[in-house]
Amino acid sequence: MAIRDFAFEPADFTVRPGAVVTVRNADTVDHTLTAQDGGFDTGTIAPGASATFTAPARPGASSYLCTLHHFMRGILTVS
Ligand SMILES: [Cu+2]
Repeated sequence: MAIRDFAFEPADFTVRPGAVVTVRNADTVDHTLTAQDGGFDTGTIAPGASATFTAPARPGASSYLCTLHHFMRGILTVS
């Protein structure tokens, strides 16, 4: 998935349990993709860089956000 224009693309997405997800920052400022419950976190991703996180092992939905811009939000579903 990607981050562009202060938004996650797509904001809501589904992965397999324990999947390693790559997040590409196609924006011009730093961003993160961070679970609200702390279950996963890319850390800060610089413009033009990519980072990965490991999805939860158990099925369910997790809300996430960018810790630098709290209006950037989405939902990761593990299924
Ligand atoms: Cu951000």
